[in-house]
Amino acid sequence: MIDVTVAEAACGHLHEAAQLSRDDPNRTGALLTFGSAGQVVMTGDMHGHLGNFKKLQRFCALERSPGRSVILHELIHQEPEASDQPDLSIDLLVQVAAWKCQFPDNVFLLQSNHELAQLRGQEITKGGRSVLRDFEQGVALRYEAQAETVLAAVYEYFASLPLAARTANGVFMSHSLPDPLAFDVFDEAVFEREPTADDLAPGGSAYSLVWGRFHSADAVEYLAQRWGVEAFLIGHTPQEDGYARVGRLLILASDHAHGVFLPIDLSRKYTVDELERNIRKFVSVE
Ligand SMILES: [Mn+2]
Repeated sequence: MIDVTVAEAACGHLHEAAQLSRDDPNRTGALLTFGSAGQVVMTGDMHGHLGNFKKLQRFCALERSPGRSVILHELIHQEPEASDQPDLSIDLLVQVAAWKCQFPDNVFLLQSNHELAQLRGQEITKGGRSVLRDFEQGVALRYEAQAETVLAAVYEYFASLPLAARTANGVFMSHSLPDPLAFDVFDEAVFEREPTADDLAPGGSAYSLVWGRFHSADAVEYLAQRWGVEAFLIGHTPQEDGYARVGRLLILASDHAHGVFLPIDLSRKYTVDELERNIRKFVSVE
């Protein structure tokens, strides 16, 4: 574990992670593509969960597994255990940025609605709390006089994130999928370009991708046919039991004691049933 409390180090990691994310060799526009060798490990929302992150690092063992890639999304906005507890999800964010810097060819980050809301200053309230302000206060608690500098690096990093990843064996990964009601206005070319301010604002297709809910099996099947996808892996909707399945869609959660992740071998084809059987619980990782 790196020392996340030194502001210069945190800014350095965030800035470098943003640069690496923008310049990823397997990125075109807002889409990451993976070929047919090695493994990809997909996660669900993390929301500041350092314990599951440490297990993910141990499972991935990137120092001796150069063929393994791992995808993370929705790292910030921790649910505090008590109302007076700070949101210190900045710690996870900086740890993940440092991991990206250490293994730039193996660690990948995707845009999510909480990161996007924090970047755009768009309020999300949970039980009367302002999650944006709680996050900023957590950064202030950690970095004191240098909090503003760290926040600027955080926002540079959020602005750098791609929207989705797809594999040669037909798996599509993103934080969420557009609402079925927005399918007819969703601009699929959003994956081919760097997201614009309009793409990221309400009504834009990047916004719609990371905020969408209410996916039915029929809606998922429609997108799967249209996009040539065998299975979708997303997060976003909380899953108390770790995951849920809606037809060709698997919804993963990685932010609690029953959290899960999903390793996929890129060299073989999977049915959705087989992918579902491959889901691993964090509690199973030593
Ligand atoms: Mn979300």
